[in-house]
Amino acid sequence: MSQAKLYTIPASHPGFTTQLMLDFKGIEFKRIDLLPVVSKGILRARGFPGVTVPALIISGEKVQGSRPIARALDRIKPEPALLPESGEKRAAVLEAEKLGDEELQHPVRQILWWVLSRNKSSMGSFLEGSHTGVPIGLAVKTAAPLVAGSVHFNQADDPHVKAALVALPGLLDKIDAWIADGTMGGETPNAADFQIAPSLQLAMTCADLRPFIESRPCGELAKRILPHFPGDLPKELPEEWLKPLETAPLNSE
Ligand SMILES: N[C@@H](CCC(=O)N[C@@H](CS)C(=O)NCC(=O)O)C(=O)O
Repeated sequence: MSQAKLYTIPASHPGFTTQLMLDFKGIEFKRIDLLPVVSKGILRARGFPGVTVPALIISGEKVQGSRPIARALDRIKPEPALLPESGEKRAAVLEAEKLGDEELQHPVRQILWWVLSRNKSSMGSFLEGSHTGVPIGLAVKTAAPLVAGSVHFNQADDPHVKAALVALPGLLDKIDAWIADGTMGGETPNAADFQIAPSLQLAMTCADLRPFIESRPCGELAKRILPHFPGDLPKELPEEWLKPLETAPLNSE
């Protein structure tokens, strides 16, 4: 099998999901770091059907999206498995993984771009350890159009960010409940752990959100699965918008 190639964007949460899964499987890979927005054209030029990372070339196949990649990895290298064998446990992990992909990833992305657009110099902290081919200082100086493009593509505007902050406590409660019933957070991580931990770590790069996540079971799990995540954003969100996080009862339905 020729070496796998992972196309990602520095600090992309599903990009980290894929790296964690490749490491878990013991599959060697080359990581190609792309800058946001510019990534879209490069992925098309490489023959991928979509314009988002993670995008993986493995065993001659092009696979795009963190969940299709998880399924492909289990097919190509079944052990260690990313999903439990048994029906009920397997269905629960798939449900948690789906929530991570479809409900958690994007609101976190929207909050991040909203805060980053007001703190462009923080872009450098997200590029730590990456190799985009552009020196970090230059990338930061020229970040404005990339940040503006990302805000636009991701609808990282006031109404969406406010809605994301309203939805977040309920999502954290669901994840904590999955940890409590053993769907997530077991001794051996599964596809849901790998899907959700990077989104929570990305959320915790925001000083506004960190205190509401880090001491919860889901915050602890994220730090265990992915101990180091690049990026650091100062407090920026209006206090009023954070109220839903402050008043949310822990572990409510
Ligand atoms: N749910 C998809 C999301 C993929 C996605 O939206 N990736 C973002 C990076 S986190 C992307 O490629 N954005 C394009 C850009 O920033 O230009 C997955 O898990 O693969």
